[in-house]
This record gives sequence, structure tokens and C-alpha cells, in this order.
Amino acid sequence: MTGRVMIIGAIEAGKSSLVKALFNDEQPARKTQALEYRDWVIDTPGEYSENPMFYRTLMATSLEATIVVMVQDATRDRNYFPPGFAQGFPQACVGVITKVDHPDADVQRAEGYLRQSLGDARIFPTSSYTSEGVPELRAYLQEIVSE
Ligand SMILES: Nc1nc2c(ncn2[C@@H]2O[C@H](COP(=O)(O)OP(=O)(O)OP(=O)(O)O)[C@@H](O)[C@H]2O)c(=O)[nH]1
Ligand SMILES: [Mg+2]
Repeated sequence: MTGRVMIIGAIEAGKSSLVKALFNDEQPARKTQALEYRDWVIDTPGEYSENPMFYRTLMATSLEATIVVMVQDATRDRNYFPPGFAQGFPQACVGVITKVDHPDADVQRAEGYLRQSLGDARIFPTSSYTSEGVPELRAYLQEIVSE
């Protein structure tokens, strides 16, 4: 593998749980305090996506990544990314909806939010709890980072 995937999204959106699911790691995720490099993934703290003060850090870190994964929590009634955010990155972005297993999940709503910020890119609905959608996402990302 040569490339890397950078994962961004709001606080508690399920980014680190998704990283663990991608690596079949059963341990629960703890709060991400700083950029975390693991194999072909760069996990980011949710604060970096919620606070525009950190956008420059995200943009700089994205230079180390082949693709940016924009995460939207299916249970959240809010989009934390500004409209057209994906266009600010030099590389491709892909969307991931997390927590589709949750009783409060609204996948359609989450997709609507992601479309505002992501454009036409592909979107993967996932659950780190049930692993729904995780094999598809893993295969897609591994293909990209191994190119
Ligand atoms: N129901 C459900 N809950 C999930 C899922 N993934 C994560 N969670 C829960 O969501 C909370 C936040 O998960 P994290 O993976 O730590 O979220 P994060 O985006 O890494 O958060 P920060 O590191 O603070 O930015 C935890 O309580 C998880 O148990 C999921 O697929 N389904
Ligand atoms: Mg985290």
C-alpha cells in the first residue's frame, strides 16, 4: 500500500469506530485527541471538522492522503461541513454515513447533508456495530490506496 485515507467528520460521528471496524479491531474507540496514523488511515479529531480554525490543518494533512473520507452520523440532525467543502481538497472525496444500525438513524437525511458538502461522489452507508457496509468500503478504499 502506498496511499493513505484521511477520515474527517464531526465530534463523535463514529470515525474512530469506523477505523477499528476497517481493521477488524474489537476494542471500543476512545476520543481522538490528535491526528492518529494507523497503517493506511489517518484519523482526525472531530474538532478539526467542527472548528474552522483547524481547516488549515485538515487541508495540510490531506496532502498526505490519496482520498478524503467525509463522515456524516446518521443520527445527527445537522451537517457540520460547509457547503461544497469537498471542493477545497485537491484530491478525491468519498462519503460515509455512520451508525445506520441506530434506532434514530435517518440515512436519507444524512445523504442529503453529505450531498451539500460532497457533491456527486460515492456514499457508503455503514455501521461499525453490525459491520454493515464495512467490507464494501474497505474494498473500495484499499483499491484506491494500492493504486
Ligand atoms: N449505534 C452505533 N453507535 C456507534 C457506531 N459507531 C460509533 N458509535 C458510537 O458513537 C460514539 C462516538 O464514536 P467514535 O468512533 O469515538 O467517534 P469519533 O468520530 O471518532 O469521535 P471524535 O474522536 O471525538 O472525533 C461512541 O459512543 C460509539 O460507540 C455505530 O456504528 N453504531
Ligand atoms: Mg475519534
